[in-house]
Amino acid sequence: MKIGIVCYPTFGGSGVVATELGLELSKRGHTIHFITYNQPVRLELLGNNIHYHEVNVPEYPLFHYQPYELALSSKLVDMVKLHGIEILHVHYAIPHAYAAYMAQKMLREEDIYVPIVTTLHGTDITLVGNHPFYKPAVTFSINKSDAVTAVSQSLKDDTLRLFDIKQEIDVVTNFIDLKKFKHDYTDCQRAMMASDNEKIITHISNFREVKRIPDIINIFNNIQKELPAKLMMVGEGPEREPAERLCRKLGISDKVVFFGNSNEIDRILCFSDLFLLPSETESFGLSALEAMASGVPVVSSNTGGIPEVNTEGFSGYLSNVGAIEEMSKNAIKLLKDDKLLAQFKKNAKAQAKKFDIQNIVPQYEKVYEKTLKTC
Ligand code: GMT
Repeated sequence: MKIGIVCYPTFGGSGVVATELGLELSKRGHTIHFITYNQPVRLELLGNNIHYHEVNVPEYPLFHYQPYELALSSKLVDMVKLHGIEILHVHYAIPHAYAAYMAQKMLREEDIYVPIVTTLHGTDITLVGNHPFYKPAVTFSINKSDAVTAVSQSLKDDTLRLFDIKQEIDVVTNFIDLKKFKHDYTDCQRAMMASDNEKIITHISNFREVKRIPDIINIFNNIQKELPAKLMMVGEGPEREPAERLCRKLGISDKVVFFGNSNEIDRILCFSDLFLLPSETESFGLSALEAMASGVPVVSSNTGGIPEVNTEGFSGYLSNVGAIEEMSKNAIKLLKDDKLLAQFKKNAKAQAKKFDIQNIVPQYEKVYEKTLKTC
């Protein structure tokens, strides 16, 4: 199939999923066209059957807001015509599903029908899409998609609860390419980060409020009072600076490393002992899955789709949002008991295998085939 993929090209989970999906589909013989405003961060390899088309939005002083949707839908029309794209798969409803629908309408005028598959990722439904300013447009564009998927059962339930949806929603969970998380211990360069007796705790995100970054710092503060430990904070966002200030206030700055965005999260995770994800809401928690794929157990909140990924007492522990003391206790219990930690590390890897890319990508292929047949 010739598939057009529209996504955010940044470090966010939806862009990562879209990129990994495109790469795997190309390996399976499909031709992939990424259409977005920058080359996706994890898209290193462009080749015969994997292409990237940039959406340009020229600055014009009249516009207070530059019309990205307009530029995107025009680019989609051009790319479908030029490359014979058969299906458009848009990741994150806002504004991608909306722009794709406009492109579909324009193409119809020329007797070309290109079906749209929309994948809902989380904040497009729970935080942003649900805002009254966007809700009518989001409802409309989901209902006008030819197929809709959600990355967890929890997100599907949220979508049906929050929006008036007439469309069937298939759950196709996020996935992991286990081959990419197979670093040898020697590759890890653990010694650069901590001494042998120190445990390493990691968090990776876009440092938004929803991630509850202060909870992470406070949990780590409790941990380091009980055992030698270091905290690795990976990612960028508005909560980073306040977090650095909090570390200074607590007197733990020398034990916390802020990496910023990294393309080498597998190499950071491979020397980690524990992953923290205390989010307020999370449709899936891809970073937790990436941690598990590296054999890192997860102490998390029990919100949204996280319980579909992290299993209580097996791959980690789950607590109510904001239960800092309980999360600290669970983390300390795990980190203090080497035998238990080794078992949980094994379990985490086994849990990640359930989300192997080889099992999930065929589910998307089925969605495409069904959609192409019925449209
Ligand atoms: O985590 C974020 O805030 C980024 C956001 C995104 O759109 O990239 O992540 C969402 O999609 C990811 C991939 O499907 C999920 O793993 C995240 O759980 C989800 N984030 C939230 O629901 C807050």
